[in-house]
Amino acid sequence: MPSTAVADLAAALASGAVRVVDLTQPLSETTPVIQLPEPFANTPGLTRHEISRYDDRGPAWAWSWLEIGEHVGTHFDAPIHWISGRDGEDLGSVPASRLVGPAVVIDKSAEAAADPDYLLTVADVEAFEAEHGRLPDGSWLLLRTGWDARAHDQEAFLNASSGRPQTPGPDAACALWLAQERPIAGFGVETVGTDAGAAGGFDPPFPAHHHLLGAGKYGLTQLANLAELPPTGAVIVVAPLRLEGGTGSPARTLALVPAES
Ligand code: 23J
Ligand code: MN
Repeated sequence: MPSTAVADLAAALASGAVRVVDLTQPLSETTPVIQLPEPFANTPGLTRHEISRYDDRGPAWAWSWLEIGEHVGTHFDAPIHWISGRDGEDLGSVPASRLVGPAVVIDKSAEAAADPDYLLTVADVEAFEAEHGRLPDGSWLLLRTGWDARAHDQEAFLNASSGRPQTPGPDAACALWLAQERPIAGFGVETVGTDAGAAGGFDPPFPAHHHLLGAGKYGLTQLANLAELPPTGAVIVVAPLRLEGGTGSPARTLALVPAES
């Protein structure tokens, strides 16, 4: 007997019983971009170059070509982005099946509002699991911090007016534990990177990148609208470019959410 699951999903989408939530921030020339300290090189944001606009260069069409870093806006980190994952998958080799899975949302927005350097711990995730169940196979753990409200403003988003970036993220032990002890496909955040603003000084530096990408898992950043997702029960669809050899890519990211949640 063929499963009716996909037909049921189509009917649920048509009836509104399942909603599609856009987890993608708008991408423009003013989208905030990570700023690494000296002596590291930095990424450009987005620049559009016009090819034609219903003019001599193309009377009936408008098109542009894009100049953009791989790691700009709502974007996906492939394992080869980090030295610990250098023998792992690039964007061209990520299996499509890993890009669709259960979305699990842990809400630390109150904690991050009280302390912008808030660090997610193993105990936090274990407490979440005690209430909502273990992180499932192939799931994406999404850290809600309320940082999406700042995403229209580079200064508020990077929050570095003190001289160093102050944004939430996992501590090193949590990053290692998520990489090694839980069968997640990826880890997603609302901030500019999967690591906390202070993570350049952690051991190892940038532990979310180091441990998760080193374990063949993925990163996802600058997410929007996580407040519309239940803690469990939604499905995420992550769509980076299938760029051969690519280390990362802007990614239209969607969630399928039961309407009553
Ligand atoms: C390069 C170096 C450090 C970091 C990053 C990139 C990112 O956050 C990224 O976009 O992957 S922390
Ligand atoms: Mn990245």
